[in-house]
Amino acid sequence: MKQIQKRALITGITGQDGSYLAELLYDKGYKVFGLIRRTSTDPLMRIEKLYFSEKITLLNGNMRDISSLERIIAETRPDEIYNLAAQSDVGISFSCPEETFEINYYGVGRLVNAAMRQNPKVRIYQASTSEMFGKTKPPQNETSQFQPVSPYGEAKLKAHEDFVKGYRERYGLFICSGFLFNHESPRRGKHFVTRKIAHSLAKIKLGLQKSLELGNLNARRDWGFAGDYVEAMWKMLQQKRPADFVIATGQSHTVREFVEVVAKAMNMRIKWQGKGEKEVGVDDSGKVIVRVNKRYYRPREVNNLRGNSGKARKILHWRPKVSFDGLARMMAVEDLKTVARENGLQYKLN
Ligand code: NAP
Ligand code: F7E
Repeated sequence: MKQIQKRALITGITGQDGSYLAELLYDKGYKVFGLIRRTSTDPLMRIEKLYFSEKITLLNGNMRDISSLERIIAETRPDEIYNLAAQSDVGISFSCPEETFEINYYGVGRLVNAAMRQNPKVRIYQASTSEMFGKTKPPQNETSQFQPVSPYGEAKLKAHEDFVKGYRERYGLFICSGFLFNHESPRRGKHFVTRKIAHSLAKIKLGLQKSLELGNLNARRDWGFAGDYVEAMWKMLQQKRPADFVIATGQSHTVREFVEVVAKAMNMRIKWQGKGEKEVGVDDSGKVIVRVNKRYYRPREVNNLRGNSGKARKILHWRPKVSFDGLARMMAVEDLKTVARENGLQYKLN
């Protein structure tokens, strides 16, 4: 018997996770559609190959525009919707709280309502986040208290309560929240700390930049690989019943440690001197290559995140494949290659 091809719509397809998820779903035989918004710069960077080989179909819309969401859902008739679109920068959410709520809360409401009206049987993945746990002490799991400290975390929490938990209970909608802890990759935006570190250290190593400025070096995060995490999103929508899952590695490291492992992967060693705003990272030759700049401090900080993904391991049979060191090395190698290529330099990492 011929199998009917499943149809998936991804919002946020141009982002880090969207690009990995689009590849995964295409490889699984899905017809993949993506919502793309108008920008003045080239948004196709991460999905160029998929787009030009016609493996995905892109439709113009915006999470702020209900008519575009209704039209896209009517045209694509998705069985599964992955809502990854967001103003995803926690730091920026303090300076643009309204925009953050507009996309990360009201946008979710627009999408979920439009989808449910057209197909009550649709399955929806909502990109929730460890930032919703905020001040709650680790390890955080599905039953931990939500105590967000940023407009980003607050908007995501409200979207979860109103449109995920709320619509599941009220309307029986198949909708799941993935409480994903930080996940990174060579495709991560350069304003997030891991990619900022990998990209800047690559430039320093190649003599194109003098030093790197960071904020809070003591913040602890549970960092995994984005390619592993999109698999968990898909698995959530294949279950019999909708449920929410924490997705994490279970290990946390400081920003300072991330600098050290990336530097090590680039054959550089960093020694730390001083404290607080005066702390610096010095290389073997005594040159200061890392400084603290309080410009990168946040008005309110989440100090310590470490997830317990026991539920996902048991029910979804999901586990992360890439280790912390493996992730740092992957990002270091890719940034060295990219920076060298972009600047016409030859570079080979031993
Ligand atoms: P990302 O790289 O910043 O991608 C965000 C995506 O949202 C981009 O495709 C962006 O489009 C799109 N977008 C933003 N505003 C939009 C609007 N008004 N209308 C339509 N699209 C819009 O984020 P990511 O790291 O892939 O994360 C994916 C999702 O998971 C986000 O919802 C994020 O909040 C959540 N999350 C991420 C992590 C993590 O560690 N990465 C952890 C937990 C949760 P443009 O390309 O046009 O900007
Ligand atoms: O910061 C500290 C910063 O911006 C991580 C998003 O994907 O994950 C991400 O949010 C930590 C924070 O990620 C710099 O203060 C120090 O403590 O890479 P980040 P994030 O805020 O954890 C969650 C789970 C999401 O849901 C979000 O969408 O690093 N830090 N110095 C710095 N952070 C940045 N960005 N830049 C610095 O210079």
